[in-house]
Amino acid sequence: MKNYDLKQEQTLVIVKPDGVQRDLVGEVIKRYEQCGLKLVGLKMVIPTKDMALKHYSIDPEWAIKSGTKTFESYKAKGLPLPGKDPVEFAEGIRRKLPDFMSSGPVVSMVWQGMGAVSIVRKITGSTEPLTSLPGTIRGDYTIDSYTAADTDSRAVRNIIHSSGSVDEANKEIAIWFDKKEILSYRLVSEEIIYDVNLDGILE
Ligand code: IDP
Ligand code: MG
Repeated sequence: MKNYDLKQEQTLVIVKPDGVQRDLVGEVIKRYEQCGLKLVGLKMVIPTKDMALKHYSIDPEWAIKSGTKTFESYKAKGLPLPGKDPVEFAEGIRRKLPDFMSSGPVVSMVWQGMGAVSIVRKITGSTEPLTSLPGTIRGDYTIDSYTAADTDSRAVRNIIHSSGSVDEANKEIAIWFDKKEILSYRLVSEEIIYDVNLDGILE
């Protein structure tokens, strides 16, 4: 595609400690790779609690959005709400996330391509595995729920983190990767996805 800058969009994916322990690293890489996105950064780290807290503090609206999503899910199931105020409830979750994220190694990745943020969110699935659609990573590979996690006062174990917006992605990538760790290179397959002319195939 001529002058098509959107193919440069990047997003952060983290295989969380539960995903590594469940032997799912290869499977999740395969899914993002096979959809046509390009892997431009990859490493295994044991996050510090500070890194995890920084990561989940990037979006000033996070507690409102996440708490509201949880409360809506309880309402949709006809369950009593887990607290009085969604923001206060989400702030409690934010305090638990560093324990979860620093409990073992994670695999952090930067994926690049047209609409990378949205494409990765689609393949990842919605936050609560109980209601994530089959065919998504969270829907296919795990069974956790808000009620199970909230009863045990812990974060939902849902295998993957993926950025929620382009702005969030850029800020998150800066936490997990140095600029020099993100590679710039061409893939042969990009010609089929983006090029205007398909004139290099036939001999
Ligand atoms: P996302 O990971 O799908 O973007 P967010 O709302 O940003 O979802 O929440 C970040 C993470 O916090 C989730 O992936 C999950 O691990 C945890 N989490 C979110 N809401 C709850 C909750 O209501 N109870 C327990 N853990 C939660
Ligand atoms: Mg999020």
